[in-house]
Amino acid sequence: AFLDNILKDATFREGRVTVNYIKNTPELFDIKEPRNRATKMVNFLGDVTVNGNPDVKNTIKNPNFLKPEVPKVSSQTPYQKGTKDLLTELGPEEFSKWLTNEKKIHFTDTTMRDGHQSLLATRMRTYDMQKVAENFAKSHPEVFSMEVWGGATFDVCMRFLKENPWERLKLLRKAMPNILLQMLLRGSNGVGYTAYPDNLIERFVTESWNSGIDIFRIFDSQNWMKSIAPCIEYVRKNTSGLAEASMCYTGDIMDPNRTKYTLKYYLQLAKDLENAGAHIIAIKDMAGLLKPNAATELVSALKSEVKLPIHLHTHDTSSMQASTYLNAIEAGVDVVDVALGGLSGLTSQPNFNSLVEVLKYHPRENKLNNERLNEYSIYWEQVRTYYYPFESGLKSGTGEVYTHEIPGGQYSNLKPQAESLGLADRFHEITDMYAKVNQLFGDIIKVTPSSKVVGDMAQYLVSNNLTIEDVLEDGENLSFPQSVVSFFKGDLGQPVGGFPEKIQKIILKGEKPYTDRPNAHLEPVDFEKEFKEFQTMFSDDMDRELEFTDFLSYKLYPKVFTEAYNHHLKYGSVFNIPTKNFFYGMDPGEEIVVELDRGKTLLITLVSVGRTDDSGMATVFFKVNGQTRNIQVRNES
Ligand code: 3PY
Ligand code: ZN
Repeated sequence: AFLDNILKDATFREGRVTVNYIKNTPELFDIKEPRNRATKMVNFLGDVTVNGNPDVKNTIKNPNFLKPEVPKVSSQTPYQKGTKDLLTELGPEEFSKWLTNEKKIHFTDTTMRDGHQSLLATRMRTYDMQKVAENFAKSHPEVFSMEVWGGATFDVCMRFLKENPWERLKLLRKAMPNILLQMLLRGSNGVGYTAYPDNLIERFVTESWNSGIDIFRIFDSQNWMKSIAPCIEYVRKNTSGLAEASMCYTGDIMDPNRTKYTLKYYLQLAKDLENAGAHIIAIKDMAGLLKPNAATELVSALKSEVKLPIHLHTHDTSSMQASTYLNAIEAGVDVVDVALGGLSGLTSQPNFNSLVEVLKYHPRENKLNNERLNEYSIYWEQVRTYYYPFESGLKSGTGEVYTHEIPGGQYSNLKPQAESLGLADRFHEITDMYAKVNQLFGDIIKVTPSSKVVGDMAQYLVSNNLTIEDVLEDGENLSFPQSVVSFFKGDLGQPVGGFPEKIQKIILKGEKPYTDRPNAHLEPVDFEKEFKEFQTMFSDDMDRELEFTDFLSYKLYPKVFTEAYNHHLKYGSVFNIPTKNFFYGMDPGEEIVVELDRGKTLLITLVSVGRTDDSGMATVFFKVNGQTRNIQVRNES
């Protein structure tokens, strides 16, 4: 490192070295690498070994982890042409027409986004994705798209995994250059839970495209065109990617008693999205409510009334959604969302492997190598064992979903949340209340973030032993969750048919709601000025330069970004630490290899953990690349 510093030094490079050069150039002794980074990494491992990862406290030690086997593909194997190449060749408009004319059914693999978001509280680390991404893209160039980004992955990446979401995206892009990469964008809410200034969302779209996203699945939690249309516009104007505009599906179009979300409603919405410039229409069935016969009706009608390709997304909470896909495929749907077996089913997407097999010899068969596909399913099944603390505990499908209409991702979260509130045995009271709150709020669309509003209210009422009648009769004296107040003020936009006035008055207690776009109330970001301020604010020594995308992360999640940044200062990058050790630390005698940088690896052995002394400090004995490294860790227990 000393030599490196000399080689980088301007005086040296310009040949101006004099006798006192070394004495007069103290910066040459600024030797942080790699020792400093190795120390930080060992400090992290020592801390997790002694105190556990704060994200997985109170879990049983030593469950049966399975060593993940990465399906073998020779590194010489070339990438075959895939949809990404086709998009580059055709451009978005022609690509969209190509897709409409395709006879075979196409598949989006959601394993790396919605799959783990819905089953493992979004905790899947880049480490485990990166291991298989290249091989998968080489093995299965027939896949239509890989959903790998957006939704909850953006904040969870920083909040819990201490990763940089942009780095994840760039790595996956590099590993999968032939297949379209897809993200979920929450309209005016970006990848957050609240509205952001329009110019921030616009820059976010541009940078997502620059970092590797091709398909932007755009939705609004109230199907509000005023939130979706600007995002379609940003994609069209600033990228050569595809704007996939979504209709969030709720209710049951076959139920004659439900008159709000009807077939007619969805057809009109699809036409509006088409007119707004969408390249693809998505049916986003976030709770898995689209029944097989409804799928036949909806997809057939859409295919005859709009020209765009139709992409269907569902969650298998009821365990019946494979039949919905079969009907949709018969009716002409163009793409369906599936997850690899090991991360499919229940609150996740239907099983990719099984669906491919079931469609063998079907007129719309898309031939994939199923034997290989199964190897990847097994990989995820094995990886999943490391994430057991984030399993929701759901064991079977549930028909109640048709009553409570809770989205898949939220349903699997609600159970652990209820447990943490001491309401584990009242879980079904909460789901019943969720349905009642939905009716009280006027039968709204429930998807992030509006689903959180309904969930917060339901939990609030159950934990305080309150009923809907209490709210109606005594609401003035209740203090409702902040998210509920904010929703009724208009912060998440306007619901279909407007807010029910009576309950809005009760919740807002005299505060005035607004009906225009929430973003219109927000100051635009002054990028030049604020990015400079950001660079000054976060100028401490990181092992990498902070980029504009970091600034965007900060603007979307200031507190979460700051915490992740401080974690990085303290521990360095934890990105390449194997998942077992990231969550559970190391066992005495265990030896791991961690890559610091391209080509720079550390061989770390945990020799032993000493006793905690009177001042509460434990000495942890490591060997790093053969050299003894002992560190002191405060024992927090
Ligand atoms: C998200 O917004 O993260 C979702 O997955 C909504 O369904
Ligand atoms: Zn989903």
